[in-house]
Amino acid sequence: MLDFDSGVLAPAAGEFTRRLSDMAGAYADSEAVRSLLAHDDPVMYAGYDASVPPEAGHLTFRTTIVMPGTIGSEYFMTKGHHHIRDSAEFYLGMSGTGLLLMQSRSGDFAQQDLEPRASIYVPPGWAHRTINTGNVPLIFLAVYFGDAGHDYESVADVGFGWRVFRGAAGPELRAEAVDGA
Ligand code: PAN
Ligand code: ZN
Repeated sequence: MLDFDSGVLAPAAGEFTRRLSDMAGAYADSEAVRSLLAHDDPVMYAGYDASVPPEAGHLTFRTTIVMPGTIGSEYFMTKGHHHIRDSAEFYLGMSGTGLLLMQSRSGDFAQQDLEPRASIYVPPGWAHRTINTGNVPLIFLAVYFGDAGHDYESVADVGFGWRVFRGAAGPELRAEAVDGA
């Protein structure tokens, strides 16, 4: 059972939690990261994993709950990744509002609104990252191949072409120089 309001999946194989210290380098304002980590290490996002074998032929799924907030003025986000085996993924918005950013290996960029009932296709070979642009938790479901695997290094190395900041009139996307994309 999926609880659309809390993101709880039950039964689940386990829960995962990512804190700021797990992704300190992902944010533009390294000084804001340093001063926050000096007295706190907040949970940025968490979620629940389905009990599905991580093997070819299976479809596995997981919920994610991204907390609301900013580092400096950059919205809380997920680390973002490629799949080790390039393969597609399906995202379903459950609660809250945000963005799904996608970037191909050749540097093409796309974004989709992630909101309740949004059904989004992530094509094979596109890295993906979610951003919570609202004031409440952003909750969504992701469905992907059991043997897809997660590659975080290439996103950490190359970065994403766009960052999302809180602006006076709402979320602002700003282009970012990326290495090698
Ligand atoms: C999602 C993500 C989840 C956490 O289930 O794994 O939102 O984001 P990171 O994996 O980038 O930390 C997904 O895309 N799975 O493949
Ligand atoms: Zn994925």
